[in-house]
Amino acid sequence: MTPDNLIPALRDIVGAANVLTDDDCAEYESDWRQRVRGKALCVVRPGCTADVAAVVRACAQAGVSIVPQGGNTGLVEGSVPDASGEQVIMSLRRMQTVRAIDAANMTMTVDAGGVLQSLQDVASEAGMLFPLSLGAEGSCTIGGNLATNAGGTQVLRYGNARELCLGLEVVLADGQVWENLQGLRKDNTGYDLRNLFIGSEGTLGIITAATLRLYPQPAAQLTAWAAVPSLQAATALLALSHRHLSAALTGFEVMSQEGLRLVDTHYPHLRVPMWRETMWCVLLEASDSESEAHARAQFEHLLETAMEDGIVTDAIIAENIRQAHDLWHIRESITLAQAAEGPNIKHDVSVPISRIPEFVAQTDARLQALAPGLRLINFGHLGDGNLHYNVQPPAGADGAAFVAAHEAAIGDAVYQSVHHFGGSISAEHGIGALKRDHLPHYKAPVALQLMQTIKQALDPQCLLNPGRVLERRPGQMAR
Ligand code: FAD
Ligand code: 2HG
Ligand code: ZN
Repeated sequence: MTPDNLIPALRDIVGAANVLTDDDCAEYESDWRQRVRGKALCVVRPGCTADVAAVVRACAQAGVSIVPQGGNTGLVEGSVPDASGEQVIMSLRRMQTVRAIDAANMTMTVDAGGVLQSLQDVASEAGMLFPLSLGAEGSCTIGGNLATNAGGTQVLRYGNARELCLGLEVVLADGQVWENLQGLRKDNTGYDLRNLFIGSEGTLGIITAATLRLYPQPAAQLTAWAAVPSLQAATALLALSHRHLSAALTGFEVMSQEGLRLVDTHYPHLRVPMWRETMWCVLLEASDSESEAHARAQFEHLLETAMEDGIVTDAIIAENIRQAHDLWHIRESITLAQAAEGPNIKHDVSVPISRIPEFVAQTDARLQALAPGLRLINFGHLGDGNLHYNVQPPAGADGAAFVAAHEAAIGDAVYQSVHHFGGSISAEHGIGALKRDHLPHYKAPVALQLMQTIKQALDPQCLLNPGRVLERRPGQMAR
């Protein structure tokens, strides 16, 4: 097999209609943020695990590398090819089968291309909850969620995608299939292979199916929106919420005034509450196993106490599901409002929660000194210590020119500060290509060496998503 006869071989495997070339590849070749546009040899769309394995074997024989792709909503430039025109994009989106729901085991086993929202619906129709939830849930896939170890808005109660997965089926770089879908909660038979693939961003294997943990549906879910005078007050409210609500606290998001201003500017019909009067707003969610009345009483008590303590200045509790949905919609629109405003710089970071106020104060000052007038669009999953510490160019500036001139220096300043405060330069979005060259500065050399050793052992030809997460090493073969 050579690269020249790879396309006919792929057509034999998946059918001609599922091998796209030339202009038909366009929607797969650029990332959600439209920051990068690559050029693929072709897009191949397998329909089952056997197809995936056969495609991988054909690509391995031809020495052609593969970029796995799910919903293509990733934010770190990991799901699109380089500009060479020599890589194959493997889109898993056709693989949507729900293989099994095991109510007694509280699991479901699904193909990797299942869209997250439809899997939430499947769980709900079975009377259970699949709690992974993020703004891109209408188009991201469970394979992509696991490949990135996605976080989202329910992590403080249910954990990241990793914690929600009991087993995987993975096609390895040589086309073998590793299957581990039994749904076991305990299995101490050696190295944890599942967790090696989760978060590996398509560089170690192609996830074709997963067995996922399900939870009981809460009897009631309530959402509140609170104005807080400072980030110190927001972290104090978080601690108070943990004490009052315990395991019922399922969401705790923080949003800066600048972030909400952008939502108000671009989507005024969303009627953002309270943002003009306060520097920070918090969105809280409680999931109660008793009743709505119980949840409401607990929430009211929490917010009254917070007001007495001076850590909340104003608050509303959603009256119904519609209102709750509207409040969440505002929070999830910040990313879209940033895109509507123009080019921007993203930093998805985590810092110990106790250090967040100091981290933000110091880093804000540092960035304003670097590029006076820049707008800090700071929001995120405060309950997990995860901030989307994003930057929008100064109002009226040429956004593209600002990003080109300042992105590197701003990124260095933010990541140095994150490092100083004992944090991580990627909390939930991953490394991809965007942060690959930053990683060696902040990850221990021993850890990087272990990662390279694992990559070399599992993918010696460097066939799977080369140059993502880790730099390609000289001598690694596939194009
Ligand atoms: P893709 O973007 O297609 O791929 C992501 C990475 O996974 C790539 O490296 C790709 O090669 C690899 N990959 C994809 N499928 C497979 C597979 N089957 N096997 C092996 N590798 C694979 N992320 C969060 O964590 N939390 C959030 O709250 C959040 N909110 C978002 C909101 C918006 C509006 C947007 C646009 C994105 C958001 N994201 C968030 C980022 C993104 O949605 C997640 O990273 C998501 O998990 C990606 O899933 P995907 O199917 O789109 O994967
Ligand atoms: C979110 O939490 C996502 O909304 C996207 O992780 C964050 O736009 C971003 O930077
Ligand atoms: Zn997020």
